Amino acid sequence: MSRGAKSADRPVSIDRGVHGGAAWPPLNCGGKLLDLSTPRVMGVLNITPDSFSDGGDFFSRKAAIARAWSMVEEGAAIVDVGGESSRPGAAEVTVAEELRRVLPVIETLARELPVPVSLDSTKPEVMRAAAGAGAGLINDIMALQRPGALAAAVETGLPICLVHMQGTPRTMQMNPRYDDAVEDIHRFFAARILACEAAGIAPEQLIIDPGFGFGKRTQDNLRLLRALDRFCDLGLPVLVGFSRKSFLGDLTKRAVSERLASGLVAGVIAVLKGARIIRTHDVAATVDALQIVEQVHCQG
Ligand code: 7PJ
Repeated sequence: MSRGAKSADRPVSIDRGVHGGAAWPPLNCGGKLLDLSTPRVMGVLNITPDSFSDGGDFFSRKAAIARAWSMVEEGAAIVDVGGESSRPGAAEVTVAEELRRVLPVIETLARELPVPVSLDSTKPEVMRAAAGAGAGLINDIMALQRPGALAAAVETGLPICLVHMQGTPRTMQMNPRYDDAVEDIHRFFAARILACEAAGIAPEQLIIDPGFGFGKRTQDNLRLLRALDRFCDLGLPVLVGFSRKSFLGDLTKRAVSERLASGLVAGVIAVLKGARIIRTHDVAATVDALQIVEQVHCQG
């Protein structure tokens, strides 16, 4: 594992001396490059019945594609398409239903957008089909632990984002417990990276995400953010998603629609601790925030 390995015994910052230039070569996402020489924004595109609820598949798809274009215009470097809600307590959807939601949208976006399209899914069948439709990255909140997912990911040849989650979306917030959230999750990634390597996925193809809100109490999320630089010694790009999540509401007592400021600050802190990609619904504001971080830390 060579990429970023330099950072192992140094203080982590977004300074070019530590993470810049050759330390983060671009990721080849099915032919489109994801440049990680500066921190990037992944825009969230949910294709669930409640996200574009103006009735009918055609209008929903049109609305989703329009939203993807506006996120790219706002500066998203990648668009993450998901057809299954992972909110706490959410029910699973079938493979057929998930494919019906995401495939036509991925197919169109992969053809038309100048940036890569990622698939947010845990299902091997959906991974294969999405790769066939032109997806450039697989974002799996189960870190390829579903039966068949590792093999499907190998077949696609695409980069993978491994996300940590304790439990399943239905159960994850019921009673999350850790001996030490940071060390437990660090060990989890070390093991998953080895499992991926054994299956034939090179570490250079991997991104890691500690999974804020996925089976974590507010105090666990805070500890993880405070110690995010700990994950950089694994030598892989770190992705984080805070957007509108309930621990932000817990800390600020704000409703979902009022969590922009807290999400932005969490994202900036994460980038200062070495995160390379922020997954968010609020692309324009996040791009602005990262521009300031970048100008302060990397110029002059
Ligand atoms: C995340 C995700 C996240 C990654 C969701 C939501 C729930 N993928 N998919 N990281 N969250 N990699 O957006 O609130 O945090 S779905």
